[in-house]
Amino acid sequence: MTRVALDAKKFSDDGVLPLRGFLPRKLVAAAQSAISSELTRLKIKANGKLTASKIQALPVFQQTIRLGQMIKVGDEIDRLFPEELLVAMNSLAGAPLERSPHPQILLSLPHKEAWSLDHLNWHLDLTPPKADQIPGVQAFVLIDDVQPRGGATLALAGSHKLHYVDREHNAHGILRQNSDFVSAPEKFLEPRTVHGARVQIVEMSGRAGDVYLMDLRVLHSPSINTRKDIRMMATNRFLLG
Ligand SMILES: O=C(O)CCC(=O)C(=O)O
Repeated sequence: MTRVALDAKKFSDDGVLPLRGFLPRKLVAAAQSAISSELTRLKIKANGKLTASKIQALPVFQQTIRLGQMIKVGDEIDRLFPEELLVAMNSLAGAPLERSPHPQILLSLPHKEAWSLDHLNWHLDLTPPKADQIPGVQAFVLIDDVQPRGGATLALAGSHKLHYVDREHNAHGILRQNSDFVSAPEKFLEPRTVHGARVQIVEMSGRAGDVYLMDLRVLHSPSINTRKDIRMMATNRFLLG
């Protein structure tokens, strides 16, 4: 595993931390190859070309879920979340975390439509705790290079703080009332201050072997893949015991 310096302050401020080149190429290449064989077996890809027009027509979120259900791989995906990663997450969370036994493959096929931040599916995977404490960390692994606008998961960095700035509303409620986030979300590609919290949309793009760690209270969303390659990532959640 590549040794990386953990920027605990950045993780605490943004709720998202990239670990560039964390995973060895060999580990990532094994997962990539297992997924590619499955895409060929399922006839989603033939001779390097995509042939799954029915799946391609599904909305992005459904497409990723459907592909995740169809693809059967061995422990190549489990190995993308090694003990060293857990140690890094424990250190950021300040407490021992427990891994979910079910990592998920996140694939999205190229789309012809233009890249846009409209009508995305911003969500949380759990109810944020009442007290301002990390409930767990989600790890996102890049199995292949993912270019900007290539379908990477999007995170609204800083949104974990929004749950605690207003007694009446959590981050979702606050953003629903923010006319810019509703009508011009692209403004959030640059840092913006909302209720005193600095938030910014972060696209989890990068190179195969990069890992993004995300506080589970951060709003996140799938995005449209406007590149020619399939977006290949995997994720797992690590919860406070
Ligand atoms: O990148 C994606 O497809 C969305 C991932 C996601 O929303 C999740 O893992 O909770």
